[in-house]
Amino acid sequence: MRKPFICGNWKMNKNVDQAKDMIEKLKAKVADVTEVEMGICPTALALTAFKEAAAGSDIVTGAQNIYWEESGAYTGEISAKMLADSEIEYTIIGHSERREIFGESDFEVNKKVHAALENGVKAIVCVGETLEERKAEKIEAKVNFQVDAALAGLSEEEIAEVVIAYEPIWAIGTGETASAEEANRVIGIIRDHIRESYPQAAEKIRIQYGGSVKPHNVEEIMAQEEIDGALVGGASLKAESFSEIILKTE
Ligand code: G2H
Repeated sequence: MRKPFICGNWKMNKNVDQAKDMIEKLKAKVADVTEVEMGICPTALALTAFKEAAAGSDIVTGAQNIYWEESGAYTGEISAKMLADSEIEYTIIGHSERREIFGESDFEVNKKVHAALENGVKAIVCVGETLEERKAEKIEAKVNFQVDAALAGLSEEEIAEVVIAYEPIWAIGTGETASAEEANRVIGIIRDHIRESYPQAAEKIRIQYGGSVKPHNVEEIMAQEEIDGALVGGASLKAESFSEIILKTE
């Protein structure tokens, strides 16, 4: 049994006070949740304040990005080791916005995944196709290539602990969602692909769907057999909508 994981990705939203304010509201609303793992990835600036404010709840904290070196002359970056030292549990890696806006490559994604796991930080690795790739029937080739690249060099035990977020790029922040059945189909393709090389990890690895997940569509999405959770952007910014998503998954 894979425990569903609902994780908010705040992107570049909320200052420290706003982050603390929201976690206080959210804690009260999800205090009785036991069947869903809950997390939020605030900005790097708000990570430690958020983590402290989340104490006493089951809400885990994640970063939105890391750099793979431990320390040094890498202006603007934070390392997996720094996250681990602050007991930050997760980091998103390879979100499509990082790949598209900041030019992050599959090679870099792989280095970041290794750095995260080596430091005991869990990785949420994002994969997904563009609209052009979808129209050209290249969904399978694209997501499997990204998955292979991200997981290269990991042991089967490590792969079992990774979280993959399937986020079709055309569905991100657009109000468009892949139908629940289509999201399920692609996530099934990813799991089957992992199963070819890592049969045990394929049963354990959690694969989320991301892309305009909202309170009104989460039940249908979470009812799908292959979908193990959601990476939620816009709807994670308000305690009301994010708690509704969690409570409908519970
Ligand atoms: C996809 C998602 C969160 P949204 O990026 O990762 O954002 O739910 O706003 O589409």
